Amino acid sequence: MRTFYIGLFSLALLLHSCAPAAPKEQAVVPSARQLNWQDLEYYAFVHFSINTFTDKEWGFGDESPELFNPTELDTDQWARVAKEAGMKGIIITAKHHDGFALWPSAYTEHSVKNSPWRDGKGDLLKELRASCDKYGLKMGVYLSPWDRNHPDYGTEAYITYYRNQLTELLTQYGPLFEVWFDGANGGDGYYGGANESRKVDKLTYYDWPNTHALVRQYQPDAVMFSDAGPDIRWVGNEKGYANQTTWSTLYRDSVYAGMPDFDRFSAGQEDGTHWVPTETDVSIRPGWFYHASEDDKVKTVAHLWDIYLNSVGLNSNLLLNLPVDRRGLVHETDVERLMGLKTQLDATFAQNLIASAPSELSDDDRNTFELLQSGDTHRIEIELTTPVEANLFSIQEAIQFGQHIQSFRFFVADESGNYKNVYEGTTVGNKRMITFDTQFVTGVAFEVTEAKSTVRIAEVALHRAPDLE
Ligand code: FUL
Repeated sequence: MRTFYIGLFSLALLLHSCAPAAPKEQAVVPSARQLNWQDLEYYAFVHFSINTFTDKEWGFGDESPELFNPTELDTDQWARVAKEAGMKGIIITAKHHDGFALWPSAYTEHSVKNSPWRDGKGDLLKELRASCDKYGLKMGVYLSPWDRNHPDYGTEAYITYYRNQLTELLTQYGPLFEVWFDGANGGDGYYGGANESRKVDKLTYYDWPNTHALVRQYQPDAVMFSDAGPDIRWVGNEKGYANQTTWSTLYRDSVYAGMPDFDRFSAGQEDGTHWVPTETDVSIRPGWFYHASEDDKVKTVAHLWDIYLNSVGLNSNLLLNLPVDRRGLVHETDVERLMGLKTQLDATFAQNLIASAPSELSDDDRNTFELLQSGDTHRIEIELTTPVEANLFSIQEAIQFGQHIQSFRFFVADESGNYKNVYEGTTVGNKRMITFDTQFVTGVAFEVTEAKSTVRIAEVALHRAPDLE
């Protein structure tokens, strides 16, 4: 038994471990860039392009660049809103499936340079870079592999074009934290006037390894997203909900972006060969792009909070999309909801009810942790001398050593000190949040019922989340 005294509370931390038959340590661990990315937790997607002006989700590729004409475009407003919302960065749709480039690419006429915006002299990526720097945000880019405008799409020449554009983004706009490769591709389009359907072999056409090499060459700290990684994978749906069981490991070499039924990998693979954690992408509105008809369909604060719990709280990161409107601004309603979520996040997480003094379990540092030796039962039990009202427990594995917990049980002690089991779950990984009925708690216990190997708990926290309508 070990006992820690933490601040106002006297916490008894009990570790029980049985007959350690030390299984082999799991070798699959995150890279430094993946660890840094995991710490970001919450950041913005911005879908803004020609579709904003045609009221579409997927442009055909024949839209005139002259349609792109935001009247009040202000990337400072985007960055200020994202910053105030507690987000850590912005990923912009530099080019969506319609092929329209938000920067004056040297390789196409289908870009802002032929639009009336800033008299054709504008560069949205450059403006966003300056705004991200001003507000201390990271910047990332989305470059759609599918291009319904380009005449060469489907041939070898298009791959060169794609890489040329990617190189512009990788070399002209400062450090990028993430490069986003969408899995949707192939089908009908304008294709330089051909107006036909073009199918590509998603496994081989893009020759992804050589494109990935460009990102590593010019932006070695950036993580790459696609359905299948290589660094981050799709969560498997666009609703904002990660799987209850989420392994950050995957048999990466047997999957590829755009694979049919990719959602079957939402749980990951327990014995996967590579570390490829999930990212949960979801829009604050039904569509990814702005539609005035959805002004009254912006997700409520309660919905966003539920999404947060089920993404960040399920071993994932949350990429929340903001459909910038025709003015070039984040709409007032969206801003209001984002600030509502921020109020909820602050009110909930400002105080760890079991962390009023230094401890390896409450210092927000994954490099200090509690080791639970292998065996049949591992239990962390924390007694509080003063009862606290709580409804949320959060726990983190020290994932730099891999992900090990296979199943767990969570208990709270009532005012008489009796422990009752209020939750049973599977994986933990970077962070698992468990909600339970609001009650006065005199202790909490977290029991690992199955583990692949030695478990290292980096953080535990207890909170009282305000009730939302
Ligand atoms: C999907 C795209 O087809 C949507 O338009 C959107 O960009 C979303 C984030 O990814 O695959």
